[in-house]
Amino acid sequence: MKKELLIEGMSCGHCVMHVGNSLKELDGVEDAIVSLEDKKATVTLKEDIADAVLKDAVEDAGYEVKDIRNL
Ligand SMILES: [Cu+2]
Repeated sequence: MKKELLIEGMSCGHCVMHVGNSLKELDGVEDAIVSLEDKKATVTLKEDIADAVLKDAVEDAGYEVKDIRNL
């Protein structure tokens, strides 16, 4: 399954990498593709991960999660 996160606060390629890495290091995340232009991350999950866990990972990295939806 995939989820899409809308993220505020990313301003450059470093932010994109930072968000991507913070998501990819979670257990159960297979891949995370982050778009600076679209202000979003598309996360591929090997198992269902609670939205709150994804949100916390991004917010711990210093960015704000506006919304999460299932794709
Ligand atoms: Cu940046």
